Amino acid sequence: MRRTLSVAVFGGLLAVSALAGCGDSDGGAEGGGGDDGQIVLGFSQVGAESGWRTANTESIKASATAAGIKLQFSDAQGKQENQISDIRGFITQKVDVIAFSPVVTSGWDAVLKEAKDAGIPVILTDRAVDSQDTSLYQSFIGSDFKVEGTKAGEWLVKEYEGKTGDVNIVELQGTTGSAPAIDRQTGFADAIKANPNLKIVKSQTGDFKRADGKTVMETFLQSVPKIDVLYAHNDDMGLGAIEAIKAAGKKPGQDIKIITVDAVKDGMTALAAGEINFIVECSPLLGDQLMETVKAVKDGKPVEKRILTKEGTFTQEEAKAALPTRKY
Ligand code: GYE
Repeated sequence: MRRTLSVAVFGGLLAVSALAGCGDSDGGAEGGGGDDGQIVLGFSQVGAESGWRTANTESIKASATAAGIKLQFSDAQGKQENQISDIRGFITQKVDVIAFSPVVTSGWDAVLKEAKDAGIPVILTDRAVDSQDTSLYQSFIGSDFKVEGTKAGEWLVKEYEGKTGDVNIVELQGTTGSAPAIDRQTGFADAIKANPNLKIVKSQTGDFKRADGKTVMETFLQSVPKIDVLYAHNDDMGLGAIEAIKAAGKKPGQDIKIITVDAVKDGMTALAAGEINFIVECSPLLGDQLMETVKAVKDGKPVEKRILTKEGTFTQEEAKAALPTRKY
């Protein structure tokens, strides 16, 4: 089935032109290009850890086809070393443009420098790197994960407004060292910090995976006598945790309030069914915007250094209304 891809992106917010480093951006033209003049894009995906990732991969593949871009897609199975060797492979192949979603933030400088020296422009999608030298990539397309964490925390503060008793929160973090795990944790902690009764009593990684969300939640349930709230950095971990909560004889969404991030279909279904209480949206539909940026970079046109994805939040009632037309 073909998806209708409507990418809600507003590029104008940070009007920072990425002109710096653009001199390199047509460097792939000589060696790269398909036989028929097609643009060749090498893309290294994180893996297939979540519903979000599956939707993101589908978006990238469908948008490449629609844009007439030849996609060399590779799945790094959650490993940075695989992504580094993917990128090196793309450099050897002399693709026109390299894009990737960095599994963790650190450790990219050397390989990004190799791409730059080879004259191949790089676009980051979805997740950020911590490289100080921003000339190593042309643009970063994706969400503001800190804002997502803040939205989650603000909902919780409102939910407990005027109530004084201690609220025990457990947190399921995403992949250790990844931009969304770091920023969703910080944004949330900052948003609740003025309310000392809101206490994060346990915080551990579930690697953005459903199975890990379940096992970590099982240990939380064994070690914390009274859990009031679960904040999971993505829907999948929240869904895994729901299984553990039910197995422990408790009602998800009632005995334990649940906040997650992503708003993929399974998450929205659980929200509409009352088993999750609030979801912060993170759109995986980055494909169209990526292909536009690839074309611009290949043509040596200026692109924005930071392209932010536009997204909202969902309550249980809003999830019921949105589900019938939800694309992913
Ligand atoms: O939230 C999670 C996925 O980087 C935004 O990665 C992405 C995150 C997403 O595994 O489900």
